[in-house]
Amino acid sequence: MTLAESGESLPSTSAGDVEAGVFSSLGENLSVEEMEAIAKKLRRHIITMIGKAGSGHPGGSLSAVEIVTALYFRVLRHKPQDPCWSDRDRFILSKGHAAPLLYATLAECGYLSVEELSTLRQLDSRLQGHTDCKLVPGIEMSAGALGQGLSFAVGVALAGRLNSQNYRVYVLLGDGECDEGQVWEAAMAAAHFKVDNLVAIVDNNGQQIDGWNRDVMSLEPFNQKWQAFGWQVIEVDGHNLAQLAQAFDRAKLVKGQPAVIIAHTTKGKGVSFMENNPDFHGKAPDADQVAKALKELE
Ligand SMILES: Cc1ncc(C[n+]2csc(CCOP(=O)(O)OP(=O)(O)O)c2C)c(N)n1
Repeated sequence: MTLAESGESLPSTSAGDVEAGVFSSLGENLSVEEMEAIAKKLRRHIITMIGKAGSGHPGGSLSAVEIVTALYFRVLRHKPQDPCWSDRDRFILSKGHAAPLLYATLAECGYLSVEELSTLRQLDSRLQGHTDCKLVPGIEMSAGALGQGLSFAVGVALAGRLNSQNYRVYVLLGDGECDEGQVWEAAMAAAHFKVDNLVAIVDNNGQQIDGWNRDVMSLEPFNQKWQAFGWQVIEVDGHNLAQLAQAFDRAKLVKGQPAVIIAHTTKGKGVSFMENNPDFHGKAPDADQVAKALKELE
């Protein structure tokens, strides 16, 4: 089902979710405009980092900015000063090539310094091209080999249930990544075990490494596939923070089955010459392009 345009006001979350010292207690008071300002900051970090590194994945980092902004600044209960807090909600970035987005977000939350972002992809840096959970505080799973994150997330969600913990697990997948068979094995398992503390979000930007999904390996009918695998499906505009907030609130209410948010996005979102341009799947902007992109993101 598609969420109707919900205007500019964010739905409120229950006061019971708020706990002193938990980061999302700050985020719950942010307006759409404030969240949009954070999203723009993240886009600027992504361009600057990848431009300086001279390599990386701008397209799929930019497309998921609002999804990750909504999660870290509104939805997740987490404590940047205590990254291993055992009751934290877990965010698992399965499309590990979008590491610059996660690093930028962790820096804006205070897990890392913003200065460290300029070390992306350098020898001995903690910020490698794909995420390494042993190096970077706040990263739950080392990723880069696509297709594994949903399986990992099911395990983490089941562990929470077995340990009587009430944390929730959020996993971000690429749509191209959903060409991997392992995604659908995990989808089956999650429904079979009624894993309702798990939310998958698909960054449905329509493209993958070689171009459009419809030309490489069509996923359609995508919504119905997830439903047939036993999931509750919510579709949103993945760049609309109010819709995303509402979708995450609704996903929390789903019981007895897992939920997936299909977020319709644009690859390279926010930078005109990167939008829907497969060249910028895994290519860095040169110095002129960095300047042009940052001008557009003022
Ligand atoms: C198992 C595996 N196969 C291939 C790759 C190479 N690869 C990196 S990104 C990518 C495309 C992924 O597309 P999608 O999941 O839609 O990501 P997005 O378009 O959002 O960047 C591929 C095939 C990989 N990282 N892992």
